[in-house]
Amino acid sequence: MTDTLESQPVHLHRRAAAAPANAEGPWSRAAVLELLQSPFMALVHRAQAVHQQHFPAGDIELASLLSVKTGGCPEDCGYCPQSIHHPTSVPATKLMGEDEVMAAARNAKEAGASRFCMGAAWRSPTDRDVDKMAGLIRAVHGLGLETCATLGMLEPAQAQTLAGAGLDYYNHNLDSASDFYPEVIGTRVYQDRLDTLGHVREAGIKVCCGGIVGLGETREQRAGLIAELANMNPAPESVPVNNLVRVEGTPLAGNEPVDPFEVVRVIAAARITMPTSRVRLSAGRRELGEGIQALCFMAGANSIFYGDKLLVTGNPDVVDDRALLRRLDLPVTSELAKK
Ligand code: SAM
Ligand code: DTB
Ligand code: SF4
Repeated sequence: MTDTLESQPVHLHRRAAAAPANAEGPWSRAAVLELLQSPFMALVHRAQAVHQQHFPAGDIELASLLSVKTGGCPEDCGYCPQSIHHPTSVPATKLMGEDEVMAAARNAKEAGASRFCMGAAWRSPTDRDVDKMAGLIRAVHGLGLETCATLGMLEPAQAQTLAGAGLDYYNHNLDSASDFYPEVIGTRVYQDRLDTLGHVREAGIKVCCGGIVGLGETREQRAGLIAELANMNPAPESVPVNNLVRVEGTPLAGNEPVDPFEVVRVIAAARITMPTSRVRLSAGRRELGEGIQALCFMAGANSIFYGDKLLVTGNPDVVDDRALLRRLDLPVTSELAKK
């Protein structure tokens, strides 16, 4: 299939030809596909060279997650255990109080995390929700942690409120290529995601935006997602690559797991196309095992979700993660900063 950048349907901001944000862009879907198809060793080798050039310290950022408002979400995302449309065992909760959030944030900081991400299962928060979140963000920011939030779709003024509270990053994933998106989500469209990302950028908040591997997408659609992300101007500062966690009761629970080497390829392609972004090996690390995680670090992943829980599903134990990073001689960002 011939697919040029021009034939791709939706873009947030096309890079201006005169002032490229990424050294190697713009990226057509075909060019990213070529990367994904290249011989595995050559791909990982190239990604590692780009990685060393842009991140000479080779540190791994530890980001801890907390679900501050769980379940009961009106969206129908086929992968998500928190949607009311799927019969999963996740009960809906109210927004957590500040004491509980601060206790979790202090724990995360003591354990070595440098970023604290608060997630809420909202389609789009009300202004009242945003005001409450602003209070939590201000408090967490006061601990000296980088703050991130993922709350669903935002209006421009809501993004401004969060920025004013000290929000460093907003996580809002494109999740998949635009041509595969409607097969997984019916309650919103791709452009809704791009609009929120635009509001976040305009408010001066850094963007955390990535996707999921294993939704049933083709390799070409994986290339489409990476091209979408890499061609944003500027590219997202953080790029989470999630390996689908197959949760019982969700429509995608029965998906075949993708070949773990494919996750490594996606990380490598993200690193090459977004050389200065933090690429986060995100959900689904337990299922990948330590050998594949090491290959992901080799391919340019330099951030992980750290803590025994993601939002509602499990994550590797903190002690095991620390042991793995030690065995691989990988320094941790928060500890490097102290030296
Ligand atoms: N409701 C907000 C939203 O969708 O943007 C924020 C929370 S939502 C859980 C954040 C992200 O988690 C999704 O965009 C998706 O990438 C990821 N996610 C959700 N369920 C997942 C699963 N089962 N496996 C991997 N990633 C998942
Ligand atoms: C992201 O890209 N992955 C995180 C975070 N952003 C919010 C969420 C992963 C969720 C995995 C399934 C769960 O525990 O709900
Ligand atoms: Fe709701 Fe986010 Fe889950 Fe979709 S991914 S159902 S928007 S919590």
